[in-house]
Amino acid sequence: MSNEDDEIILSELNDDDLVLQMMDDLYDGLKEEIAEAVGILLERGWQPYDVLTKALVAGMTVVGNDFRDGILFVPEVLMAAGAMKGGMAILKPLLIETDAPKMGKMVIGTVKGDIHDIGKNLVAMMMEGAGFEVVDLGINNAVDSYLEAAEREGADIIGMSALLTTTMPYMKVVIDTLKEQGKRDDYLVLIGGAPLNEEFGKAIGADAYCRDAAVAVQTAKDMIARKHNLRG
Ligand code: B1M
Repeated sequence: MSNEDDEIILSELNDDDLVLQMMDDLYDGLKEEIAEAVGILLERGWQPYDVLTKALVAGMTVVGNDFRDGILFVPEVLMAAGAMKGGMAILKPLLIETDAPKMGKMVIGTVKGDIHDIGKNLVAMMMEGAGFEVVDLGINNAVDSYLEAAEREGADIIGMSALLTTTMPYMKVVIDTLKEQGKRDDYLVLIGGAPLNEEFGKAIGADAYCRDAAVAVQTAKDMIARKHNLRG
């Protein structure tokens, strides 16, 4: 059989098969195919958030499992991450309602020693979509980076992301430094990342642990509203 006979026409697949194909393509780091499939689902009336979570994030979970199990290695995972970012770039403008009322300002970054940024980017994107101003500090942020940015930007929220068990303790360093400088009450501190949980959030003194981007948005909205009510 020739390659041509094997070629999959994405637009001819039904939604379920297309999502499965996207998970395969993400696994194989096929950026163009991911971009095409994202476009097809949107044309079929899918909500951008569903494309993001049901296809891209779900696909990345499979990549993560095989990375953990030693089936995939860093170069392959980087390719998958590149394909995921390509899909996210298409969805970003659709997730951002330009006329949403401004809710508050957040600085967000991945902590020192950690270069994972897909989840952090997703949170930033969804927060912008919900009407927050977001200043993205990127990866590998030391305590000064968070504190200087939060002060400079007049932020309401400091968001921190960590994907490694070895880097998550650094979040406590940032919170402890805020306390030492008498600035802890100036900001809401929201944290997230795959290895974290609620208990860890409480133990280090964060205002909230956010399981995913949607929870981050809801938590930020609720907490900002409560803060404004308290100020009366
Ligand atoms: Co890394 N990696 N990685 N990696 N990597 C993990 C995290 C790992 C769990 C894989 C595994 O073993 N299964 C494992 C950590 C194990 C551990 O600590 N217990 C791991 C490892 C070991 C490593 C290296 C050490 C590998 C090595 O070099 N030997 C190395 C470390 C580099 C470093 O940071 N110093 C490394 C490198 C990499 C790549 C560079 C190849 C690449 C990153 C590319 C990039 O980000 N640009 C990579 C990737 C892609 C992953 C996995 C496969 C996927 C992460 C991801 O993007 N998920 C990951 C496996 C996994 O998590 N299952 C893995 C999709 C994303 C949408 O989810 O980031 O969880 P997530 O974000 C969610 C929520 O957590 C939450 O909302 C997001 C959206 O819903 N959230 C927040 C996240 N941040 C938030 C902040 C908030 C709120 C919510 O603030 C308010």
